[in-house]
Amino acid sequence: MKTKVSIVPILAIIAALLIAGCTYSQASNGAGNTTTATPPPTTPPTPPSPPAPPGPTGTITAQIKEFTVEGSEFKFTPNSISVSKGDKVSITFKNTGKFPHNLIIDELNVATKTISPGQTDTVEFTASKSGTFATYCSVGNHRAQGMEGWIEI
Ligand SMILES: [Cu+2]
Repeated sequence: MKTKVSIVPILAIIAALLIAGCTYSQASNGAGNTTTATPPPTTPPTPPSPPAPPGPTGTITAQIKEFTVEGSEFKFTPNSISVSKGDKVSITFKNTGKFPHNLIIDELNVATKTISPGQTDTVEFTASKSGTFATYCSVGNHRAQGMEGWIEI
């Protein structure tokens, strides 16, 4: 009776050893295949996001001082403009005369195109320095005849 009972765990141990050995040989064979291991997944680099746009444009628009200056023979209307230093200035020059005209401010590097009667040209600039600077038409002798004014910053 005792020998019959005790043989069962022995068989179980033998079976376990056989299974373990089989598993071990499979593991060994498998170890030889490590060269076919799949590479780690590569994630594409995320493109840099564009810089955030500046603040609301309304605040910028509020700082622009807009003027319309009419040029004719031989005067500017109005002939004076007053702004504060640092202001962004937009001048729309309109030729209401019969000859081509323009509007120049040398000290601020401002110049409209020379435009024909009835046309307009707009220039925008920053009032970057204080002073009183001449505005004039550079066509012919128009300045000497009165196409002259000033901008006060
Ligand atoms: Cu002119």
